[in-house]
Amino acid sequence: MQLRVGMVGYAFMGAAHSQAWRTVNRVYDLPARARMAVICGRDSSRVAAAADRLGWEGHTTDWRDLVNRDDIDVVDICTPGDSHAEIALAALAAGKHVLCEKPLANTVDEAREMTTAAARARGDGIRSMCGYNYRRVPAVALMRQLVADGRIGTIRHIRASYLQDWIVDPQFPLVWRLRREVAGSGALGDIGAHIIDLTQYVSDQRITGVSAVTETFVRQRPLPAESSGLSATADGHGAPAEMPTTGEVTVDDAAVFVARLDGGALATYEASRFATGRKNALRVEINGSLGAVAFDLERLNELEFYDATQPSPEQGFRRILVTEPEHPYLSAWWPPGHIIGYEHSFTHQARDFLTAIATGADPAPSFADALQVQVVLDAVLRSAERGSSWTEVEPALAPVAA
Ligand code: SOE
Repeated sequence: MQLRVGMVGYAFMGAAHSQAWRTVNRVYDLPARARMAVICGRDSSRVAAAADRLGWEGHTTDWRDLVNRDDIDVVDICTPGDSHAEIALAALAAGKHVLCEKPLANTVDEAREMTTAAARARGDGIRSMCGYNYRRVPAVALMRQLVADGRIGTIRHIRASYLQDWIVDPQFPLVWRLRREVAGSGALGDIGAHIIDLTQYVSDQRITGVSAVTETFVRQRPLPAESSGLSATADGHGAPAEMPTTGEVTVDDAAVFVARLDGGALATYEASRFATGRKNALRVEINGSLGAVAFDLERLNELEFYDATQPSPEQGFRRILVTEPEHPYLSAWWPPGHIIGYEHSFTHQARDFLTAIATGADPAPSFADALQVQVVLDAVLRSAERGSSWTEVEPALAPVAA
C-alpha cells in the first residue's frame, strides 16, 4: 500500500516529520510505504526551497486545495496550534488520514470538535493521531512496559519537568510561540503538554485535578523584524504612523502545578522556558511501592530502574541501556550500544501511524488521548488564573518600625 502524504508546515516540526517520512520505509519493513508528495506553506519561495531541502516531490501554498486532492491520502499538520482544528476538520471531512502535531488544539472546544470528527471518520476507515513523539523514545516505551508489568508496584509519586531557556534574553523577539492567539499558551502547552501526555501514558492514569501557578517574567518583547517598521498611512493624511517596536507577551513563560491522578498518584509538574542552562531537559521519575523508574531526555538511550524487591544490600538505581533488539523500536536500528537520537522518535511515530492505517488498527495517542491533555492544560490555566488554592504565607516577623 502506498500512502501519499501532504504536509502543512515546514519549520522545526516540518523538518523533523520530513526526516521521519524519508527514513521510515528504509529502516522498517511495513505494510505501507509513505510517498512524500506535497509540502504546503504560506510563502511560495520558502516552501519551494523547503520542498527541495526536505525531499518533497511538490509544493503548494493552498492547504485547502491540498486536503481535497484525490492524490493525497494522509495530511500531516505541522503548523502552529491556531490552524490545527481548521486543517484537521477539513482533512477528515475529505477522507484523509490525519497526523496532527501537539498540542492538538488551542482550546478544549476545538479539541472536542476534532475528536468527534476523528471518531466519525474512523467508521470510514480513516485514522488520526496526535504527535506526542516522546512516547516513542524506546526508553519511555520500556518505562511504560515496566510499570504495566507491575515492576514498581502501586504508583505513589510522579515527578515531571520539561525545562528550556531559549527566551531568557528579554531582547528575544515576540515570536508566534509567545502569542496566545497563535500558540494557545506558552511553556505549558508547548512543553508542559509533553510531560502531561508522557506521564499519563506511562502510568496509564489520568490527571483528575490540579493546583497551578504560572508566570510571565518578561511581558514586553521586541517585535520580530518582519512585523515592525513604518506602517502604511494610518491616519489617512499622508503622515505614516510609527508601528510599535515592542509587543505584549500573552502566554506563560513558566507553569508549575501539583496534580492528583485517578490511580491515586500524587504528582508535580514544571514547564519553563526560563530554566537558564537547561536546553531541552525533559525528566520524569515515578516512585512506586515496589520500585521506581526515571528518564532523562538528555540521556534518552537510558532508563533508570530501582527494584525495591532486591535484597537491601544490592538495592540501587541501575541504568538500563535501551539499545537491545528486544527493546521497543530498536530491532530496525543498530547493534546494541549504538545509540539513537531525538529524531528517531519521529520515525517511530511515522512507523506506527503507517502500520495502523494499513492494518486498520487505532493509532495512539488518538485525538481523544490528546483531548485528555487539552483538558488538563485548560484546568492548569483556570487554576492559575483563579489562584483559589493559593494560601499566602504570612510574614515571619512583624515589620520592624522604620
Ligand atoms: C519548542 O519548545 C519545541 O520545539 C517544542 O515545540 C517541541 O514539541 C519539543 O519537542 C522541543 O521544543
